[in-house]
Formats: sequence, structure tokens, C-alpha cells
Amino acid sequence: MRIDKNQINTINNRALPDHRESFEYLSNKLTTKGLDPDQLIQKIQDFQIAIPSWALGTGGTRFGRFPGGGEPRSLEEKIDDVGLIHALNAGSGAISLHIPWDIPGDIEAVKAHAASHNLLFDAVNSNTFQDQPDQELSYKFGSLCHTDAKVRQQAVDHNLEVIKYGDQLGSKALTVWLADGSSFPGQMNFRKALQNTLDSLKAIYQGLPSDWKMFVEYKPYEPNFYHTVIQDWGTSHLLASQLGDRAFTLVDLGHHLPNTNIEQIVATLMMQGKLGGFHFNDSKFGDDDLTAGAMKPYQLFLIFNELVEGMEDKNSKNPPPAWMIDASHNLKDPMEDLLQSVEAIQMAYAQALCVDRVALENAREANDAVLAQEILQNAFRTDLRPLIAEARLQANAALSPVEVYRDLAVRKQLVKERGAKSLATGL
Ligand code: PSV
Ligand code: MN
Ligand code: MN
Repeated sequence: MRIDKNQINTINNRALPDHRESFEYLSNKLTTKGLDPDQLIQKIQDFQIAIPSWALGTGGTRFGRFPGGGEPRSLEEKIDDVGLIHALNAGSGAISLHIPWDIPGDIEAVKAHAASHNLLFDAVNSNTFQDQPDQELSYKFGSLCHTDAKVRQQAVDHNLEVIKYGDQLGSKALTVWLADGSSFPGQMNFRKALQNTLDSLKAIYQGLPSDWKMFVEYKPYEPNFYHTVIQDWGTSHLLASQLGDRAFTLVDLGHHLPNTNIEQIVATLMMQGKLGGFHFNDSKFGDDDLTAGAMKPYQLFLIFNELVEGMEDKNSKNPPPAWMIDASHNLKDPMEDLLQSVEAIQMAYAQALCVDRVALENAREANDAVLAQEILQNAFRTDLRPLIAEARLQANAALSPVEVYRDLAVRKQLVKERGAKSLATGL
């Protein structure tokens, strides 16, 4: 199924008078504050957020999975789903693949298919946290950190193969997330495991094309419950620093212990020029992988406040970070959830763009905590939904993506095409 622009326009037209009124009101307010609505719209449109191929099906938990039907059965159908999302929001112009779940058969055909939806290939992800049926050695006790050099070599070779696929598709980055660690005190030698991981990553880094980046993702626990080799941003930063200029830390919002000050981590990494990419999601307890902005929208805004400050700093050595969603869906239709996530991310970004940075800096210099808070919360509490909707409208997308998705009965159509029992690969 493909969504025709005329279908979107017809539904948009119904809501247009109401939208025009609220956008005009907001536009005047922003202009009075010295902000340029057109410039903001351009920035929102330029901000593209990649969709992970594994988030297009229902994720489930280890207690069960309740698929809703019509899930993509192949890489082509996953690309189709991201194409549908992008047609509706004009903000999801890339897909991130996970090998071996998404091995492309005919590379040229896959590239042409993605191009027909105006999609690029974002970072490619390796998978050494599962054993594949045809695999010689097991990752049960780790991969890049393993005690056995042959297992480590197998995991290195897999990453090099992932780079090869990504290179053919036009990706420019490899994301490494490892499940490596131990579940019981005494089980693993911390120092040896970290050293082995560094050495293995060095071998992968050597195979990285010169215009590629490597993102090292961290996570404090799960699937291991005593120790994880790359447990936090400091460990990831240490590895990235030793690897070289093209290695960076990747921040996944769900990969922190409760109450961690993630915005401070962002600021520190950007100061070092080592923030490579972002996985957006939200959580209440752990790596819950819920819809971005569903639980802590203020935190998301504060994170974007640091990101925008870092990106606007002319002296910053940090390259533009890669943006991706990393979510899982137990209850919601995955595509509706992804549409909600993208909107929440765009909102937090736009709110951060509206922060009066000069006034904020002056308040900080004067140690005026009250004024600093007023400035931040003024931006956070401005309802920018009409601005985001206008950015979509001007890009021929939907004023209200979820509404159009439902009006066009997209899921029903996909169930008809793919069946009620189709299952996508993913976490
Ligand atoms: C597992 O926690 C995880 O969600 C990581 O965040 C990775 O980015 C993702 O899986 C894909 O490997
Ligand atoms: Mn992640
Ligand atoms: Mn995760």
C-alpha cells in the first residue's frame, strides 16, 4: 500500500481553517518574541529521524507477544512501512537495518525501492546477542569480550560483514550494541572482558570505510544482571576515544539507571566532540522502549536544550549527531506509536529552538536560578503543535498523521495484503 498525496490533502482540507487560525496566533506570538517561524519550520523539516527496521512489528515481552496483524514480512515491506510513515510526517526519511534480520538480497533493487519512498539508509546494526541457526560458535557467554579468541573473531567478522552490506546500501555508520556481560559475581574477569572488547572493536574499526563512523552504545544491565561490559557513557567514551576520531558514543535514552541526568551526559559528550548518535524512546523503570515523550516530556526537552546549545555552538567539534528511534510496541500499533514518537521529538526540538539563549546565559552568569527556570519553562510550555503541523503541511504531509493513518484505515489494508498472522523480526 502507498499513500497518495491527494488522499492526504483531502483529509488535511477538513482541518485547514482551524489550523490556519491557531498557526497565525502562534506565528504572531513567536515573531513578537523575536523568533522567525519560517526559519523554525525549515529546521524542523531538516530534522530527519531514522526508523529502526525492528520497530515495525510488535515487540512483546518475555511473557508474551500479541501481534496486531499486517506486520512486514520482508525487508521490502519494512521499507514500505517507513515509506508510509514518511509520507504522513515528512520527518522519517531514513531506515536503520539490523543484520542478519534484514539481509538485503538484490542490493540494487532494495536501494531503488527505498529511493522510491525517498528514504536513505541510516546506521547499520550488528547482532552478536543471538545465535543464528547456521552459526558455528555460541554467544551465550559473550561475543567481542569472549574468553575464546575464536568466538571474538567470529563476532568481529560479523561486524565487518554488516559494514559491507551497509556500504553497498549507502549507510555511513555502524552501531554496535553488545549484550556482553555476566550475571553472577565472579563469573567474568572485568578487566579482561573490557580489554578483549577494546581489541575486538579495534579490529572492526580497522575495517571501517574512511567516510564511516562507529557508534558504541552503552547499557547498564539486561540481558545480564550483574555486570555489562559497556555499562555506561564513560566506558563507551573510553572505548571511542581509544578507537579514534571516527568512533563515538551513542546515547539510548532507555539505557540509564533511574534519575540519571542524561542532559548532562549529552553536554559532556558534545564538549568532547564524542556524541555520535541518539536512540529516542521513553521509560519509567528500565529499558522500557516506550513512545518518546510519553513519560518525561520535560526531560526530553532538557536533553534537546543541550543538543541545540551544542549544535549552535560555532566552536563545537561535535559532528551533527545521527537521530534514530529505538522503541518496542506491546500494546500500540507500531506505526501509530512511531508517528507519535516523531512528533514528540520534533516538539522537544522546536521548544529547545525557542529558548532565549542569550537571556538564559545572562541569567546563569548572574546566578539567577529563578529567571533561568522561567526562561526554560516559558519555552517548554509554549504549545508548538501548530508549528510542527505547518512544517508537515508545507512538506505535503499530514496535518495530523495519526488521524490520517486511521482515516485511511492503513492497518486494515496491510492486514488484507499481508495477513492477520504475519510476524516481523525484531526485539
Ligand atoms: C537492546 O537494549 C536494544 O534495544 C539496544 O538499544 C539496541 O540499540 C537495540 O536493542 C538493537 O540492537
Ligand atoms: Mn538502542
Ligand atoms: Mn535498548
